[in-house]
Amino acid sequence: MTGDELAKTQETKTLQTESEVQKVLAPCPGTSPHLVGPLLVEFNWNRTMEAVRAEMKPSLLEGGRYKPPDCISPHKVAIIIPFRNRHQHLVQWLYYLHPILQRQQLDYGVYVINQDGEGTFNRAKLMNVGFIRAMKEYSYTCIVFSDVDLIPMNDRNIYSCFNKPRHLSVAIDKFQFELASPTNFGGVVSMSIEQYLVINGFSNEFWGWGGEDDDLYQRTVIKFQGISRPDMVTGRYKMIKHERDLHNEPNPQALDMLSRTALTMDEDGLSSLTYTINKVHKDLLYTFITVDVGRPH
Ligand code: UD2
Ligand code: MN
Repeated sequence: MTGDELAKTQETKTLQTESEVQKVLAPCPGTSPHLVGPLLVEFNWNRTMEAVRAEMKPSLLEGGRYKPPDCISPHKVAIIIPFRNRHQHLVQWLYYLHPILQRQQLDYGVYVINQDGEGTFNRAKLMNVGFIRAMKEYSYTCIVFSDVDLIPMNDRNIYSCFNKPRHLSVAIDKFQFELASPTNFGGVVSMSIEQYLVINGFSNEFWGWGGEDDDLYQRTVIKFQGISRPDMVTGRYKMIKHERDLHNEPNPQALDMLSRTALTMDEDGLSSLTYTINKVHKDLLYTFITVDVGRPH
């Protein structure tokens, strides 16, 4: 090989390496090319966690983590699911959501925050715990809070963050695909880290069913003068049918507490959160965090 030829091969090698590096580092496009739009969602109650695990194994990293293989996602999203004793719902959620989130080209992780014991359920506090724990693990920029029983019917409903805190589950089959009320802010909500810090997170004081979502709405409107929502076609959802759970009775104090959100929000939330982590388990499909949230005082 002549000196010239040698120089050429070296040049080609360098070029190849550079283009490979560039390929790895290229940012993902503004809109993912993998989206398909409306989705068929039909629950199959014979589906098992093992089957979902086997299906998702090639794409996932331990703890329910994913990064697009071919581009750098600007959306680093932690998905927080408040949980207790809804195993079959979680199987359905994971079966549908992992492929959707991957088609959306998100850099994401799934955190199931499991309330330990049989005490009164506190959905909002579980959200705060999930936020703190996820932030300790990775440089997430965005948090999506999702009930375990809500499955999007359109993958163009992007699980990322917007200029205002966003209500994603706007058109649920249970409510004939209409907004349950103009101020509804339950189900699936996304917020950037900064937005969540500004509102001081969720209240820790809503024990049992109801009110915590309206309190979150008030906090958001007070600090951001409004919320963001997808249109009613993109924002369609199926909700898994269920009875009210044990130890999650309607909270009789909710209405009274909701009249004081503006006065209490700066002292009640992330700034006053106390909890004990009893176990952290990394499954392929999710990070499962079992937490003692205490009891009403
Ligand atoms: C509505 C809201 C929900 C929340 C709730 C009042 C919508 C679409 N949904 O849902 O966001 O504000 O009212 O608290 O507006 N969970 C368990 N185990 C339990 C109890 C609850 O895992 O024992 C979790 C689970 O993720 C569930 C969520 O908490 O999806 C909300 O509870 P729900 O499904 O009983 O409440 P629902 O459907 O009335
Ligand atoms: Mn529900």
